[in-house]
Amino acid sequence: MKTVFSDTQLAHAPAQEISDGELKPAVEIPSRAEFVLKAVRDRNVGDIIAPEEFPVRPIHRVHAPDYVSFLENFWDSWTTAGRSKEAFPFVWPIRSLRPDVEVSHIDGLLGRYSMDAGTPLGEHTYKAARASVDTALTGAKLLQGGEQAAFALCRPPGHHAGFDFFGGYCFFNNAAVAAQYLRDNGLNRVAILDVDYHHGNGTQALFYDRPDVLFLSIHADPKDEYPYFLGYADETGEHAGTGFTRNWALPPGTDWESYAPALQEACRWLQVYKPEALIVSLGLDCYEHDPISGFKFKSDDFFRLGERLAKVGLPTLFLLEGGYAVDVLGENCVNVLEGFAG
Ligand code: OKP
Ligand code: ZN
Repeated sequence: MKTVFSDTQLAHAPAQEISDGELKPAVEIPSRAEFVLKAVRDRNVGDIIAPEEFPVRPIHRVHAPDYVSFLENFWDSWTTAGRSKEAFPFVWPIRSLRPDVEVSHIDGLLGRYSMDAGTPLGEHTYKAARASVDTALTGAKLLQGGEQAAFALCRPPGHHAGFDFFGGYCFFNNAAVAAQYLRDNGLNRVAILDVDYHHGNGTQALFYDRPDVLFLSIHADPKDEYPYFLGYADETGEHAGTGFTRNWALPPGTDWESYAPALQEACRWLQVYKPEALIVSLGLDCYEHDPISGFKFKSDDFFRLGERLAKVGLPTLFLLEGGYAVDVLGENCVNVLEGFAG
């Protein structure tokens, strides 16, 4: 299986994040990708190739052009306002406020285009996020070219990012851009299975009213866990998309034994839907020692995850999302890929 990765993805290197009432060392850091890359090399998963550079068009198929421009111009506006360090939003146009007004100040724009205060932006965030999308799109292109599987080593991750907002360490929704790209290039039905510990709120929302992209997610119950405000079992799609979203919201402390039945059901939905390609939003934060998560996967369980996905028998694009136990991230990730490859 080929792996796609670009060094440009390392340029986004946040120092700190707002967490638990204090500024703490950031967890979505470049070494995540470096550890995964090292494991891919050491265990001979396959060739590692650089992504092709794609134009902005496939991103505009999923994200609002004004949002893309906001990210592109962010560092200029930020430094023009006299700031020099990382940015965090701190005010949002919720309910009784006006999301429709056009604000000028960067502090207003940061709130307009975000969902949380936990996602630092810096000088190189935009170019790293663009490179991460290029990696996802190159992976999609490998499937189109007839590969049975590919691994897009995306970073920063994407599944929390929506039509016009960033959050949860995500800026562009890599999985959604890849899915839309496959739709625009001849595939009629694409499925996304999100196995990150956190619900993929951005991906769900982007395809919520569409039957052509099935969205399945297995994650920590949002009543206990980020992103809190989406990812409940009663969210099943709307309008033409009714029935084409499914959520398995599992309790704190879930281990492989109690996870497996949900995965089994999700795989059955895939068999019924019969997509022409599967995109796996591959978070590795279900791991027992993940520093920000509460599930109990052992490293070996990631083999089983890969094996179960292989049985579905679809052309599959694995795309990295979360996972913050940095030193074992590569091992856990390659366990999935090896389990899949058999
Ligand atoms: C991104 B992905 C912990 C704060 C955690 C957000 C988590 C984002 C996860 N004190 N904040 O889905 O892995
Ligand atoms: Zn996650």
